[in-house]
Amino acid sequence: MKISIVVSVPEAKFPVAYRREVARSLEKAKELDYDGVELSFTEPDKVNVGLLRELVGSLGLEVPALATGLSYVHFGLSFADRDPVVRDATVRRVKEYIRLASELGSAVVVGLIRGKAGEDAPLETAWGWNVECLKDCAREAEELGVTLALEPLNRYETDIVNTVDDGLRLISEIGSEQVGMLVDTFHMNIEERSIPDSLRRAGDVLAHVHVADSNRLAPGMGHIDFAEVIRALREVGYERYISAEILPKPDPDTAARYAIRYLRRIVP
Ligand code: LER
Ligand code: MN
Repeated sequence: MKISIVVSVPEAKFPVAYRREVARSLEKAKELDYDGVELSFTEPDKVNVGLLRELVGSLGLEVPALATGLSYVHFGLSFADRDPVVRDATVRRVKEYIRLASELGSAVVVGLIRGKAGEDAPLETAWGWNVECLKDCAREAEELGVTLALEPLNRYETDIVNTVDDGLRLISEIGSEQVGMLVDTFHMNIEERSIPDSLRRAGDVLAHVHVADSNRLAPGMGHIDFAEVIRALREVGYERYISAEILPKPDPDTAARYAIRYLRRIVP
């Protein structure tokens, strides 16, 4: 397993450890011995792909995943919007992330961009819109050989896919080999009965892993049993990235340094 850290643009309205000038975060990630960086952009079509590839290449970093959540947080784009024009714009936006991902060798995260049912529509309706939109995105992903990584999120962030079992159901309804699952230990700690059992159920479709402790601080700063998490991941033969999606506490560099040191001790 390799280890990455989430890096987002400075204007991001979602607090992850590295939220400052991207080049500076990449250099710091390299210095701390991360293998890769997961990138979180607001507008993928505005990214200078050539420059970015050059930068990550020169640092010897990989980009295992691109996050899409900022398009929901900043622009309200979601697959669950009752307005078909917004759903259509969301599909176009996710396809832009897919195209960028194809240039970087990354998977594309599908988390907050699913939206929420709640007051906009009943859950079955919003779920159906998600299936429809994700089938469309999956066709683009199939053409470009990009994996979509569906991330169950805790109940306070969405009502569409909270658990691994919900995720498995949505993935089977989309019916594309290109759609896998991203599990996040912070959300799993809230929603799953047993983190290792759920990891074993997700095993076959696991495409990416986010790690944060129970309090969303760096792994080792809360009470999740990460030795047990890593053991379950090894049991299912997971060999891709685990990505630190953690709060910048007590400060960004301390959080990032703590996470990599802790993870290197327990990840084979
Ligand atoms: C995104 O990966 C995530 O975990 C969400 O909680 C973002 O709000
Ligand atoms: Mn996550």
